[in-house]
Amino acid sequence: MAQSKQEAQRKSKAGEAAQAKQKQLETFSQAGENLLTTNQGVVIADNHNSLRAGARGPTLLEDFILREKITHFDHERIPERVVHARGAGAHGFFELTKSLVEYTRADFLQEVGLKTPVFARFSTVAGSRGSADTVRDARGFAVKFYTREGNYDLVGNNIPVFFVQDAMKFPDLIHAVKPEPHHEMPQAASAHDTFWDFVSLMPETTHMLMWVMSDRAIPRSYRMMEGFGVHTFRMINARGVSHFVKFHWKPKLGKHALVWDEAQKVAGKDADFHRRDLHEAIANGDFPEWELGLQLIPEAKAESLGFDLLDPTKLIPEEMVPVQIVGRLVLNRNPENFFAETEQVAFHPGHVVPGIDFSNDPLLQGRLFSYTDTQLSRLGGPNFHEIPINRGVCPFHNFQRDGMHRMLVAKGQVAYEPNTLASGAEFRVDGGEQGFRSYPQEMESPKVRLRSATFDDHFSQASFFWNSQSPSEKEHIIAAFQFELSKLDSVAIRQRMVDNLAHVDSKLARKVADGIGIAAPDAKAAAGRAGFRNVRNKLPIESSAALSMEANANVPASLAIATRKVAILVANGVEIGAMRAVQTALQDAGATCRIVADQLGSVATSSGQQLTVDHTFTNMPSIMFDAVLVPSGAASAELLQRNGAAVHYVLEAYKHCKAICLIGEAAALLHSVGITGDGAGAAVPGVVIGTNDPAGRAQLAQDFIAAIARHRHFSRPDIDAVPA
Ligand code: HDD
Repeated sequence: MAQSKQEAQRKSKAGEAAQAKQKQLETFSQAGENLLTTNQGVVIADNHNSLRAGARGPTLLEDFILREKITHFDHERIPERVVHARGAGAHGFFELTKSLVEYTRADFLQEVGLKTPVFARFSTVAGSRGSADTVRDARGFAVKFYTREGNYDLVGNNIPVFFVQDAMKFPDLIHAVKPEPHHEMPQAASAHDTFWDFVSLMPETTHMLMWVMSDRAIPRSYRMMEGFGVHTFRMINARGVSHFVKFHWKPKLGKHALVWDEAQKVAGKDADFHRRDLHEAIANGDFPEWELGLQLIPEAKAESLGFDLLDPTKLIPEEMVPVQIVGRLVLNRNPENFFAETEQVAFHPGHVVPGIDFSNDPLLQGRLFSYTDTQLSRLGGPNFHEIPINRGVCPFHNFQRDGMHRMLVAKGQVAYEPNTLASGAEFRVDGGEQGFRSYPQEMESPKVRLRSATFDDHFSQASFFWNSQSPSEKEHIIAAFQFELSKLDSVAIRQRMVDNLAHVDSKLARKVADGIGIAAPDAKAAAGRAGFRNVRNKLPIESSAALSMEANANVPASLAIATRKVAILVANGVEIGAMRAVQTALQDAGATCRIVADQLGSVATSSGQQLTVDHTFTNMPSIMFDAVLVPSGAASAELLQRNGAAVHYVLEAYKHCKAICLIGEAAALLHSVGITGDGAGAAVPGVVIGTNDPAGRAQLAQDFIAAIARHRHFSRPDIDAVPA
């Protein structure tokens, strides 16, 4: 009994902790009112007319209301982030499901059930603030935990490795990928000469290039991508014992991607595709969720991995060190104001709490300088920790003073330590048990500008990633390299890159070379170039199933098609019997269905009812949906077949390998353009054909759900022949 009371108290404490950030933000928030005032609080009588010398005369300088309004407007913009400028964020909580007391003393990782408020921001890397969401790029995955011991930021990406090994090369990398400086093109794209010039001269980039050319770089949704802390960090327990740790976020909805043609089209039709998807999911109560997984490595074991844990171009295969699930991240609240929260949030890998510490990864070490530094110009001074979204939920106190935009009114005579004047007694800092103490790693080495020889293996993990991909994933990687390299003016850079790829896999290199107008790959030429290190360490395994998205396409049945979007194409005369049955089953399984037609308004069903239309073929094309359903009806099928936009709709969904359900006469939509399976009557993968017959409706719905759950059907035979 006593125990359950204690449990209840702990739970309510945990619940309170989760609310702490929201409560704090509310004290800073402002609702719209009917009254307008100046910033000084003076009520404005007329918000339409400036003060003039006569109704047709010049405006008077005296007009403090106009001056204040225009001045504020003139200064509304702040510099965008130098990288990761384009992003979207959300509030939520992190709940611990497995105590980490054995590994770390961090307070928020001790007590199972404790909920810590978080703010997460997802982003692309290269594009400007207004660029499109679905470009080919790594995605940022940054989470700020507002813990009771201060803010902890896990500032990662959706790819577990990075391009370069040393922060010294980060500005070069970013200058190479950003729009070229002479004409500022192209926006948010790596398919240009400077990027490939740089990476082809830096073989250490090869492993991450493989990821960026894979479908990982075009996620279907932020909600359906993994996150990684990338670097090796440390966890230190109360006894001072350290473990190395790699962080993983595993999405509950599985990891899924768009296809490249679709991603490019979406960028034009809805540049906000990922931002909208995140916002809508949260607004609908479909809260995105990830599991937090850890790979924990005892210090003593680090040496035996066969590669250097400090090298950020390497991952630890899950088969070698399993990922332990220790918690869950749930995003359940959209920001109230994009600028105040998502734009002003300031992440920093150096925001750690006692029990979490850094490794000597030279990329991480450089980051520890960069993030505060960049906020100084982006957020206008050293007090950005006082901006509401950045405030911790625990008290803070120190003797840092003044500076731009200081909000805190520090009381008293004393702003130094040690002192006696503050309280009359001597005050000297002693954080005691609570204090952050850096892990006392032994160090005795000369000061050198030198990279460890253990960082020299640039290709074996790139090959490992390649070997882990399914045949269609390999095809996509080849096509992505071809696309990117075909955009280059310089033939020499194309050749250099393909020569490098020969060290990943000879077939990959040859296939990329085919069709981009260069000579056969020359592995020897690559090996002879400056900066090339011919070192290959052997991993104990050849491939990892965890690295293939296709191998992991199915998610638990309860979430199989949750939040997926299905377009139902209709025209006058549509039969809605089987359609309704399938629609209900889809919705019961958590999908959203939308009626799409030639124009808005309604269509007449075969039984004379009016069916309200949600979207048109052009305002919500097939690329906005995960699957397409076309109901039966001789008249409606004929109308759709004569409508180019409707035929294109189905063909495009087909080409993008999406699930399609055709009922009755609607099957002609694909048959009439020659898509009939293998011609011997075999079904086309992911195309479900049924009739309006009530007896078959339940099965039809189940088959369609299974096809959508598979996400994409890359084994379709005749994709390239489809004109969409
Ligand atoms: Fe970085 C932003 C992730 C290397 C310098 N980085 C930024 C953001 C993410 C990452 C997710 C956006 C945070 C937000 O949403 O506000 N960065 C990474 C990862 C890296 C990495 C996973 C490698 C493993 N970054 C890296 C290096 C440097 C920087 C090596 C510099 C030496 N990154 C920055 C920055 C940014 C930034 C310039 C721009 C805006 C900001 O920090 O707040 O400081």
